[in-house]
Amino acid sequence: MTISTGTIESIIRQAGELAMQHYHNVANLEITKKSARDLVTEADVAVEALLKEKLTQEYPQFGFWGEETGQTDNQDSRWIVDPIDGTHSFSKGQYFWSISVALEIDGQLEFGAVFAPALDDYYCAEKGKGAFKNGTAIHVSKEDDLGSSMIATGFACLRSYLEDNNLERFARIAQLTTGQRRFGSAAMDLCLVADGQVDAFWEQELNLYDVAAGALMVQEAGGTMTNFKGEQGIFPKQVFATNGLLLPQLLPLM
Ligand code: 2AM
Ligand code: CA
Repeated sequence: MTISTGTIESIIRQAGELAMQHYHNVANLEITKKSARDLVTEADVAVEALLKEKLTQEYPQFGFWGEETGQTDNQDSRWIVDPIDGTHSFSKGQYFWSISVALEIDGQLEFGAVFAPALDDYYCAEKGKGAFKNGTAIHVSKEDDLGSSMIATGFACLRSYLEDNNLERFARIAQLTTGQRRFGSAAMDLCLVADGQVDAFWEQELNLYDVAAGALMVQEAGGTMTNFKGEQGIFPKQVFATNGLLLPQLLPLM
């Protein structure tokens, strides 16, 4: 594979600068609703436009799939991009949102980067080469006791039309752990598992662009990516990431 991780990082950091300009002017941000709980801002659109232009200019051999603009023709090898994951947090001026960029070739994730501009944290992973945060190798936690664990989840699915809205599962698991967090950006949540800041994360009803980069991060940091049945792989409708050690204890609770 012929990519330059330095070039990609530079493009993503330019996208981050653009996002930060909007973030610093959040009071005047133009927000539209795709549906009741699904926001899109002018920043999402502008950041995706920048990424699409620069990535396809640099790598014309790869197609592009972005949340805001959809899919180009060539999808056998493609960039999978969420320009802002955690738009709701972004639109409130909070810290936890990220730019998520993955490269998938013939169904295999080869590269993933998640950049959180408000925190200035840049996570990246290459298949078979490990995961890194700001240039330093990262690994999942060594926590093996559910009672001492810190878990994260999200409620993208907390919608009136879903029978399983995650509230019961959250209540069940939260009672058995020491700490629970709900950060609001699935891409970031997966990086936190990869970095050992949380021991596990799950969420339902996501899209591949929310989780592709973060999933590779978890795998390259030594964690597990499964669905709620424990089948290995990336299942955007049932995202379940763990440090591996807690998988047997958490799985029956899912
Ligand atoms: P977003 O900000 O890119 O939409 C919040 O728990 C997580 O759910 C975020 O990663 C958020 O990503 C995602 N999310 C929110 N609405 C969504 C939708 N309609 N489809 C898929 N993911 C969604
Ligand atoms: Ca988004």
